[in-house]
Amino acid sequence: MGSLVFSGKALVLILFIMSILAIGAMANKESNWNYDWYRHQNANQPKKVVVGGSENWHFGFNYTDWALKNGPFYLGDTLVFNYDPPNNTTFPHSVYLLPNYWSFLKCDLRWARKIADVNQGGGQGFEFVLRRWQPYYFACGESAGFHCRNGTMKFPVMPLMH
Ligand SMILES: *[C@@H]1O[C@H](CO)[C@@H](O)[C@H](O)[C@H]1NC(C)=O
Ligand SMILES: *[C@@H]1O[C@H](CO)[C@@H](O)[C@H](O)[C@H]1NC(C)=O
Ligand SMILES: *[C@@H]1O[C@H](CO)[C@@H](O)[C@H](O)[C@H]1NC(C)=O
Ligand SMILES: *[C@@H]1O[C@H](CO)[C@@H](O)[C@H](O)[C@H]1NC(C)=O
Ligand SMILES: [Cu+2]
Repeated sequence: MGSLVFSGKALVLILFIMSILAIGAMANKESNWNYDWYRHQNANQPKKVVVGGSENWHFGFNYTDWALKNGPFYLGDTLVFNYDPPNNTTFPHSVYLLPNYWSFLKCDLRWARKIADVNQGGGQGFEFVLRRWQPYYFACGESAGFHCRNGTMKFPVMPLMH
């Protein structure tokens, strides 16, 4: 019973995320079909994408908005997180994966998995390959969730199949 209710919720959430991605894809098509055509020709080449573009990974940038405008992402694509190490910044960052949509909404780090610590964003940055067909919920875990909650350092990604 409990697991039935849970899987129903999970399905609704997955559909919700996918519909967001579909809207993003449609918006791209209308504004920039040339680019989409180019991308279609190269559909099987995995991309390497710097999260936030030239903004990199920092407090106060809306990464959900960035992900909507820069998606969709595909299986095999690599996300690169660039951020200064603690010896060169007063506000270090990190990268966590949140386990589900509710923890993403609330920036609840209790069951989160740290995938990059404060030192791993330096140099070439921290690289994460989207290997699985599942929703990913990325967040900065610093200051007990403050960067995620109040600094909008979080975004969802549902990688698509080619
Ligand atoms: C960030 O962007 C998303 C998508 O455009 C929007 O829904 C959300 O309200 C924005 N968040 C903030 C805090 O402005
Ligand atoms: C910070 O540490 C890294 C690696 O330990 C080093 O390459 C870099 O020069 C240091 N930066 C500063 C400003 O000390
Ligand atoms: C340290 O930060 C400054 C700007 O704040 C930047 O110009 C410099 O490249 C950084 N150095 C390292 C080693 O990250
Ligand atoms: C941080 O955001 C939460 C809600 O997301 C809000 O209740 C709180 O007042 C904010 N704190 C600061 C210091 O902005
Ligand atoms: Cu942060």
